[in-house]
Amino acid sequence: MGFSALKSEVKHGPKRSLTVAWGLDPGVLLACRQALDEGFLHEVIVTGPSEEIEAMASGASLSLEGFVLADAETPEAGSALAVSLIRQGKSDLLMKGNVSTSTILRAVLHKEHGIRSQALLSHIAVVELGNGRLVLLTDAAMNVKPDLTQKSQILDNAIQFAWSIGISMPKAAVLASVETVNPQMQDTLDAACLTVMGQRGQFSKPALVDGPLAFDNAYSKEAALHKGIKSEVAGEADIFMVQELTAGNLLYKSLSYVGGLSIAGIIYGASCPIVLTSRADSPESKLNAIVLACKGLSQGRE
Ligand code: COD
Repeated sequence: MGFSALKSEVKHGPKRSLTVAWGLDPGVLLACRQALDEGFLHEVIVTGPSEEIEAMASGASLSLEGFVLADAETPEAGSALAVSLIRQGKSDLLMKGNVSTSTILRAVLHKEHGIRSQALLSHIAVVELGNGRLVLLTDAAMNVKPDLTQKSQILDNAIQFAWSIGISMPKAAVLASVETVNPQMQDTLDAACLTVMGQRGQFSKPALVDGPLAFDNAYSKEAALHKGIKSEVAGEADIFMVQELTAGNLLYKSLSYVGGLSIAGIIYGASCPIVLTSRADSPESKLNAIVLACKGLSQGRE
């Protein structure tokens, strides 16, 4: 299944309300416009300086029909207001506007006013491969240097999300720079632990976990066979889990810029999925991320 099949599924589900935190970004507003027009959303609330947002929309010939503007003076205040609307149940989904990732995440994580749940929050990118298959990459944008406990939660989030978008019994590759356990390389030890946790059924949903695998043998069956690796995950991974943010971010951007693949990202584990796009993402990628969040929400609630 690719993004277009996912879109058709979501179109048949309930229409959602989405709130953009600090919506001073024509690309984000355009993606929201498309999501309204295509019937994924029924309302878009935009926090930020209303007059500037109206002027920006008019300059881009973008109709704000279906939008509700909620005044806020700073990106921090806009993020806090957006999070509070979700917290009060006035909107279903949150989206990052023209704020830094850490600003919106701090509002989300706020001890008293945030929307975190019991779970660790993590970033999940969904990538459409050249053959039209959707695979997950995690964590490319939130947890900087997770320890083993956090890695197990990041993997658990990805396994849950894979099931929620229709990938049953996901195969998860825990990536390292080599495919053998090297006691001097902590990532390979952690990958081996996560593999055993998978074998013992320690994740909240079933999955086939294998690691350490280097990216080449996780991605390509031929590469794995060439190295004599016997693995049910090698060459068939649905989830590519990196072990720190920099590796994830480099992989994300390489797949997008060098590989030209469609990628959409969300934060998973809060009281609702959070759409996280960067300014450089294409309009299509931003719309895909909204669709993903709608799908994640449906699975969580129904
Ligand atoms: N899930 C749940 N709770 C969390 C998480 C998480 N992933 N991270 C932190 N918390 C909780 C902590 O337990 C603590 O109670 C509180 O939040 C504050 O924790 P700190 O002190 O670690 O938080 P901050 O505010 O210093 O940093 C949290 C960020 C998410 C902002 C930080 O980790 C960050 O900047 N991440 C990278 C974001 C980024 O720049 N991405 C861009 C790459 S594209």
